[in-house]
Amino acid sequence: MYSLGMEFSTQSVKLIVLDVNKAKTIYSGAFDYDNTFPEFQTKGGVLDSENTDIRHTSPHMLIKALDVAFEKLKHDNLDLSKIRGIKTDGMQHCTVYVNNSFKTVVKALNPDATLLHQLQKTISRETAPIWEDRSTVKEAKYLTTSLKNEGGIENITGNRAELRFPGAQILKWATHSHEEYKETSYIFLLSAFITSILAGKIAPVDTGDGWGTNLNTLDINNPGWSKKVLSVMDESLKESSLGNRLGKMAHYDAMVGKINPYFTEKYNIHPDAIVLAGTGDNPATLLGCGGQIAVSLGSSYTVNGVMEKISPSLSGEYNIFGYTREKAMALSVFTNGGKLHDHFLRKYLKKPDGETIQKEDWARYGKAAGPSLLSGDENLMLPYLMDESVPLKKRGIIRADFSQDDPEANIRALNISQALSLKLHSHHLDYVNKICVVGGGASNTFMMQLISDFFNATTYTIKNAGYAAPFGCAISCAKVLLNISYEDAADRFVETDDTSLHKPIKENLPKVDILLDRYAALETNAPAP
Ligand code: XUL
Repeated sequence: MYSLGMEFSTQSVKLIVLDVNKAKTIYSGAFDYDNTFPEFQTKGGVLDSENTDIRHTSPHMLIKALDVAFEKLKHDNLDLSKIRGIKTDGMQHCTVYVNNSFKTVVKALNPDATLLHQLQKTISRETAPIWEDRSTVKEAKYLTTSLKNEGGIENITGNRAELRFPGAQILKWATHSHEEYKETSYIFLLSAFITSILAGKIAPVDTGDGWGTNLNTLDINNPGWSKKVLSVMDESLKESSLGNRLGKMAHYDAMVGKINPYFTEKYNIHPDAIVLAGTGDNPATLLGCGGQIAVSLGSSYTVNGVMEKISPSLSGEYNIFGYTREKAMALSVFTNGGKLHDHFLRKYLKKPDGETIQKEDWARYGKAAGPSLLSGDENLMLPYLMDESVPLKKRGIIRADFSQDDPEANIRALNISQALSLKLHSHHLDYVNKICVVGGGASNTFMMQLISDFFNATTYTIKNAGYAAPFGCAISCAKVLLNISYEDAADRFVETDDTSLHKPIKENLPKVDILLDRYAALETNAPAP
């Protein structure tokens, strides 16, 4: 019996299949939108726009991608008849808009025609705004101001009014395209849209994605939309039905139903295969990493972990999303992250012939950073190539009394300072003794050791680390199919890469608070944007 995890991310679709009984990953594969669908002319999955603040994708392309995903599995010789569970995650905050015909069309799809052919006429808004969109400053301000006397949007929804969240995005579009809004019967988060096609009915959004909207309440036991927020939205739109268009919100992994017969007849998926509620990529990643804390060291760095006591950040330092039943999680995004290492590799580690060394050459990079033993006097820096979001600081590289000309000193200071920042800004998360690290930077062993020392926890990475989010989805299905706990499912399916384990170095532990205090002082004095 197999479980399938699917991810619809910004740039690509990723697929992973587990053999549930043998507790083994038997398939992983991906395709990107730009190369697979040149007709949509996306760049990095995003449609061209003259206004760089506007970042949208094509819902038509995403529908096409769902067919292509199953064609790929078939082409790659996966026995689809063994699939008994499917769950999807999507980039968070992306919304898809459909008219009233969607409900009937999706229930009666003809396997002899494509999904796009049948569903394109159900789309009521031609483009879908994604998480990179920043064109909603006015609408976010409106939400903040009009909810100030109602307790504040942060306390109502868990997040400040974010430009990329559906609250501000829907408000802007519905104000300017009121006719389209009237034609729209359902507004889906991307994860719920794909899930609705998979299940052949309107699927609920889970708390993982539903809490990333600024439209939700913070009642973890009773997922739903906030009457206060909906009423200020309706007031501004002079209509009283946004709530009806959003559908239901359900717990993470809620059972949506059996697979839509379209997929059984066309791709031979087992007719008993279950479809679980979809979720956002960040909650899915957390589960794929074992469920406690996941640090992602990509172009930006993120720290993503369970938050026992829900306490919203007024400054937006972290976002709160729902997670597994009765749990919430917090996500901090450190904008600068891996971009700085690319910059330092170019600046400081030229080969003798002048050529820049490969980014993948972490061994040489690690060597340049020096020994793992720390002193309390380490050089520290604030390394912001662009304005930083955690903490909110202006761009610029500030070195605390050392020269920018010494390559080794700079590389060492960058690693130490970034790891200190990860720790300093993760106080709101629960203490854990194991941290799963994913993303390209997980190969930076110097950084892995620093994170281990500063969090006083074992760091490790996992096999298939690039597929952590769809892997989390596949684990969810396996958990439900086997009727076991999340902890058991993580033990059974998450495969630690044993070569990647780092444990805290005893001699370094007394230095941690000294370094954290020095770093915090440096940070406090840096200018805000
Ligand atoms: C989270 C966010 C991004 C997207 C990326 O709030 O905006 O991490 O989920 O896919």
